[in-house]
Amino acid sequence: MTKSLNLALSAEVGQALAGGRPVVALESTIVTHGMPHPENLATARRVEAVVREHGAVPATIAVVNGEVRVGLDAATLEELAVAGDVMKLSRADLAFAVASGRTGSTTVAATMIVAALAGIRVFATGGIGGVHRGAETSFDISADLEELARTPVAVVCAGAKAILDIGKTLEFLETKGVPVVGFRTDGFPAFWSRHSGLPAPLRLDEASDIAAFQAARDGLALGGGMLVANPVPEAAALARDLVETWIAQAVAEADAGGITGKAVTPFLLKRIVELSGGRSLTTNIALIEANAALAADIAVAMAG
Ligand code: PSU
Ligand code: MN
Repeated sequence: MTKSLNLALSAEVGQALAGGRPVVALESTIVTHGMPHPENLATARRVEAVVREHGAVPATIAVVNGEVRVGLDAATLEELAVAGDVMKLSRADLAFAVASGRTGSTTVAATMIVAALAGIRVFATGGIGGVHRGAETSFDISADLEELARTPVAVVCAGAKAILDIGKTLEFLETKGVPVVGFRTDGFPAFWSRHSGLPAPLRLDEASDIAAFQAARDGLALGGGMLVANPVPEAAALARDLVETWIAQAVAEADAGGITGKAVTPFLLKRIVELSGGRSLTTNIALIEANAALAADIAVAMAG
């Protein structure tokens, strides 16, 4: 393990970065707070395998006993997948976990921060956090959006989770100057469904085009990241109106139960898995795999 910039890189990730070979960052909140056991562990392993099959090195990011790890060994991944007391870390508390020797998983925002520090430019996740429904009263806007505006990492996702207010999420990203690129689609996807009903602001059809766009942004010193929205594969997609019934119930329960802050997104995801009889989970796994494949293709194009 090599230590640099307060990061602990696995040997494999350290060597790949030193050699200029393609690396894809992966988040860990999806493992600790986004999916039930044992599907969370199986998915984390599968996603790493998909990145490798597409010619890149996976770098799953987490804080373990205060150490910022970039690239996790199998035992650590398994420990995170079963542990119940792991912090969910974003920009506000990443350094808190380091200073206090805690273990925490990284959200999209925290994963972007660590990836950029390590020199990793591409990151695959499921869906980003965004502006929540009712944000005009709750003020619940994910720190993921601010991070996209300031940290130079391309984030591949399946759009914004339909539990959010997708229209407000897109408006926020536009205000902050974050490019949102539909991959082979004119519509912005809604995580479990291929279309949100809203247009994707930009469209590109090849991984190499996304790499070229990122290079052009670098050339203009624009800073910040970009969002690549990859619709869930057709075979795994769920109809929007079907998902909406589960979401409406889960959101109502969250409101009634006084769920706030960091707990909102994990609560909603868990309830939707339950209400859907596991169908939402099957879709979630399929879309993460597809995003890992595309992110690896982009990383390969960027390295080439
Ligand atoms: N997408 C998923 N599962 C998840 C998340 C996203 O499919 O668990 C996590 C990500 O880590 C994202 C976080 O950054 O939820 C957003 O949390 P919040 O809304 O509290 O910012
Ligand atoms: Mn929030």
